[in-house]
Amino acid sequence: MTVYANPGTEGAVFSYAPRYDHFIGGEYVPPANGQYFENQTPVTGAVFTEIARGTAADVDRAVEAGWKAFPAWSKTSVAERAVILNRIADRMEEHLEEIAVAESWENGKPVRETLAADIPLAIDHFRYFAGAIRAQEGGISELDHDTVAYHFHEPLGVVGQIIPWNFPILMAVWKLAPALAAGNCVVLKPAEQTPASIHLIVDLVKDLLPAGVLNVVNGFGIEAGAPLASHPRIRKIAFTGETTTGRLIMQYASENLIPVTLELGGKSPNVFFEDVAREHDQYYEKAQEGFSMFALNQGEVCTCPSRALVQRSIYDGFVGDALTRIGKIKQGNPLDTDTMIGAQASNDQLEKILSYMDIGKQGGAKLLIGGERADLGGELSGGFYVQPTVFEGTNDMRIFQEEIFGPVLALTSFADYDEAISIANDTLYGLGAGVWSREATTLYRAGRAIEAGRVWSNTYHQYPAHAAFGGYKQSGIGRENHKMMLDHYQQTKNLLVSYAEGPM
Ligand code: TXE
Repeated sequence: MTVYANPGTEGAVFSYAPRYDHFIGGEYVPPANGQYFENQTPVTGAVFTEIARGTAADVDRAVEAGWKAFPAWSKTSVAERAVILNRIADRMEEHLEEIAVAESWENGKPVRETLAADIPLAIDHFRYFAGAIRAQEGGISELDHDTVAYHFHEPLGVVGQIIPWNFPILMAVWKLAPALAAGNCVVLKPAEQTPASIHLIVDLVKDLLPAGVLNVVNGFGIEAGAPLASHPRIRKIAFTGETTTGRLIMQYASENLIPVTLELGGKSPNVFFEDVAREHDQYYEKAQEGFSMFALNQGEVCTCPSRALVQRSIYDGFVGDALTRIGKIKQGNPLDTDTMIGAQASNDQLEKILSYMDIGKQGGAKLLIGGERADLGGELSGGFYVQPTVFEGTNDMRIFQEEIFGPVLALTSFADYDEAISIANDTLYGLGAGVWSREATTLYRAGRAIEAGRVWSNTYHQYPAHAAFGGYKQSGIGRENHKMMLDHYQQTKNLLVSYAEGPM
């Protein structure tokens, strides 16, 4: 077990700067209005740095810097761009520990996850798109013997990217890697709750990218995000966040008729068929683990399996075993490598979760475990901790229909396959789902029947770079990950050429 020291204290692997400006045109630039806001750690509630408070003037400047860099960057050979992405990945890998601690300190998530998953996945993402862009080919159609249509992939130009706070670095890299690989320049706005760890990455890799290729404007949604999404000179906006904000982003984008990709909310069903409990073997243990995945990342995951559906014939035994397991989840200091569940990312999020616990209780759901704020004592008393919580109820309740974004599970039962699918699809959302069965046919049929962009079968919460990720229904538009992502950052140039010497 290792307990990392708080950043900036004795023995810490790194310290944050006391203040972070915007990063525009290859340099740190103070905000046009001179204002800063405080950044608080959810681990203890302490303020640890301050951040430039961006406005439209800063966004203008960043977009300008992006266009200045675009002609050269877009013409850089794919081989060269791939080398740069690989160097970024190498640099991040060399600093894995400090990035992981930074991410945990700023977001509240356990360091054992940032060390083993968040940051390694981000590193791999750069490597994947370095490879994908090298392997991409255009196409030629022969129209007749002397006439051909060439199809080239061309970058869009300067693109905007708006990032959430639940996986600050990974969500930024999901958007950055394909955009940069494809030859675009970027203006990125981190979430106001978690901008500092993104600046740590910028600081580490800034010498590897030409000035203006990557620009970061900090600030709040309305003050900095809206001017970015509605800027007449950006050619695309990519967003991850709440579904209601996603609607606004589409409205802004419609003014300039630019494409959007949206990764929005979810209320993902996790379905356990009766054959799961046929034996109490290794597979059963795996399914039990799958059930407790709602608490991973404190439930702050858009694909959080926040609705569990268990077949009635195995309900009591399976749920009983699961509750025993949930009671053993170790909650504690996110910088302790033994900790399995840390702090919620912000006080606002903590309040939202606590209010949904009241909604659950008042709405007639039965509380099976948890249900309170967790007071971990000492310096953690000021942090934002919530007990892993399970409510039993029915799918029409608000806690089954609305995204809570916390370690709160809404649990119900079903009689048979048809009822399972009907409950699973009774939601506005369609981002993720889990299906658990020993029968390949059940997995296949349920996987195809559930209206979600990603259905995990006999697993959950895996996010490899080469599997497409995105939402059905109100969970989003477009995909992230996978080489198909390049399509969202490129446009097709068709060059139709006649080599004939005679008349047309
Ligand atoms: O999200 P917002 P919030 C869900 C989750 C959470 C809820 C609220 O349920 O409890 O959303 O979180 C920027 N124009 N998810 O309020 O507001 C904002 O600055 C342009 C799900 O933080 O959507 C931040 O950078 N930008 C989710 C980003 O949008 C705007 C991840 C996300 O903030 C803007 C996060 C505007 N008008 C929250 N308003 C997921 N799907 O993973 C805000 N922003």
